[in-house]
Amino acid sequence: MRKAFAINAVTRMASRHFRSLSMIPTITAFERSPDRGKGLARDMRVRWALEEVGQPYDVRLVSFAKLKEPAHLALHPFGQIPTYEEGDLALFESGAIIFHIAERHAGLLPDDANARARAIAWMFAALNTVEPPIFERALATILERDQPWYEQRLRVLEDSIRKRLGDLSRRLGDADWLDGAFSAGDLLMVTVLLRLKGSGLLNEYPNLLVYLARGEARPAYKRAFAAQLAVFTAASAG
Ligand code: GTB
Repeated sequence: MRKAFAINAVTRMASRHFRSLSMIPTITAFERSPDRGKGLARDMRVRWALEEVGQPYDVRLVSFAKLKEPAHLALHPFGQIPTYEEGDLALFESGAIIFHIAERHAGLLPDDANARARAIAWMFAALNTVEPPIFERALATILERDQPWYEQRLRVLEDSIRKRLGDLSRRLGDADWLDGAFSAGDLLMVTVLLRLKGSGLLNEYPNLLVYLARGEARPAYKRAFAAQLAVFTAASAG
């Protein structure tokens, strides 16, 4: 049993090593991000994951019109960014892309099987449990502001968000990361929570503010942010 585990670990490490040497992946990102360089578009999380594992990558910038053209729809059935191409593999969905990166490179998922399963649970929690009300709120503030029921809807969404934040804050306590070492679960959770910056909702949870700052302070995060911002800055200058 222990021997099989060791062989699997060696095979996984060798496979990560060769794959990471062999192909430069290409991701897609907005040609001009509507967030004006705030790092909120979801290519940011893919860039961050690639930076964490030290995998160089190329970026293909796409316009909103191009997203809905056949060439892009062949890569992404819903006509969105990000996508990820590596050799003959094409992926969509930021969570699936990050899971793929984490499976093939060391640094984003623990080797211990149980710890790995728990880190994957945090990836799902970020995307399925915490992100939905946060994203709904962001959409509502853009698209529904003029509706007569806007304030009421905002209150309902903010109550759902507070519930999630309270639970998350309690679980995190004074730990640095959600479950031991930094993982893809933290990477996704931080990117999800970042959308609340400036909303005031995080101020009630000082440990979550510190958690976010810890994520943003990671050199890999900073490189990813700078790369995404450079695209916006160049597009604005041109
Ligand atoms: N579940 C998918 C994933 O996680 O990959 C969702 C992908 C997605 O929502 N992509 C958005 C997109 O391509 C960009 S990131 N939208 C274009 C479309 O659907 O036609 C979401 C986003 C959009 C705008 C901002 N912003 O302006 O701040 C931030 C994030």
